Amino acid sequence: MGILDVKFVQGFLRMANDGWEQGWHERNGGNLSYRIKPEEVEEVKEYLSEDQTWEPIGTCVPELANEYFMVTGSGKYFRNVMLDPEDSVCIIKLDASGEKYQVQWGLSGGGRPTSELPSHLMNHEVKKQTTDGRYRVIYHAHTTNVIALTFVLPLSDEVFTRELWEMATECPVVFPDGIGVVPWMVPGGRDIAIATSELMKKYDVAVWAHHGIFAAGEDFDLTFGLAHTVEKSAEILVKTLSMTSAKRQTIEPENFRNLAVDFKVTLPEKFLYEKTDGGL
Ligand code: 2HA
Ligand code: ZN
Repeated sequence: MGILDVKFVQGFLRMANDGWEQGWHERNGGNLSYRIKPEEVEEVKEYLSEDQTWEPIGTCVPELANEYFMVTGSGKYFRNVMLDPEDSVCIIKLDASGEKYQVQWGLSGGGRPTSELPSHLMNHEVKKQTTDGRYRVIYHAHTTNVIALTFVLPLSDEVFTRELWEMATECPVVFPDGIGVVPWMVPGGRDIAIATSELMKKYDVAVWAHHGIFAAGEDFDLTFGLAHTVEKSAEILVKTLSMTSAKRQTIEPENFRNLAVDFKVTLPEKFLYEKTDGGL
C-alpha cells in the first residue's frame, strides 16, 4: 500500500484525468485542489516531509492556517496526472499565519503548486466558512462552450444563470443559487482571487470571461458533476445559438417556480426576469 492507493488521492487523480478526457485541459491549462481531512492527513503522514522551504502564497488565508491540501502543479499537464502523479501534483501544508505554504510531497521533478493558488485558497477559505467546513474541492477548467459564451452573452450573473438554467431541466436543481461572472482579468494574482472569492460567497460556480470556470463542492463527484453540468448546458446553448438567435420555446419563469416547489429548491427571483424578445 503506497500513497497512491489512498482513497482521496485516487479520487483526486481520477477527477483530474476526467477533466483531461473532457478536453478542458489543453497544455497546462486548469488546476484542482482538495482540502484534506485530518484523518486523511494521518493516512499519508508517513510520506510527507518537512524539508522544503516555506514560500509565500501571495495572499493571506488565516481561516486555513495549518491545513493540508492536495493541488496540481504549476506548468504540469493534466494529461500526465495518471501516468506520473508524483511529478504532476503535490501535497502542501499552510503555516500558522495562512500566508505561507510548504510542499511536503510530490512535484518530484521540481516546480511549484498551481499558478492559481491564491484563487484556490481564497475560494477554499470562503467555502469553509459558508458551508461549515463541508466543501473541500475547488476546480478550475478551460470549459470550451462556457468560454465561447463569454464572447456572446452579457457578462452578468443573471443572464448566464438564466440562459444555462433554460438549457437543461436539471440545471436549476444542480446549481439553484446560480452562477457568477468575473470580467476578464489577469489570471494568477490576488485581484482575480478576490473577485472570484466574493462570488463564491453566493455561488458554487464562477465563470472567468474568455478563460474558463471555477467550481466548488463537497467532494470530487459533486464538483466534477457541477462543472460537467454547467459545460454541457453551455454546449446546448452554443448549439441552439448556432441554429437561431431566438428560441421558439423554452422553460419559462413560471415553469421554474413550479419546479422549485417539487424539487424543494429556492430559485432567486432575480434570475426569473421577464424577457421581451424571445431571445436573450
Ligand atoms: O495554466 O489555467 O489559469 C493554468 C491555468 C491558469
Ligand atoms: Zn486557467
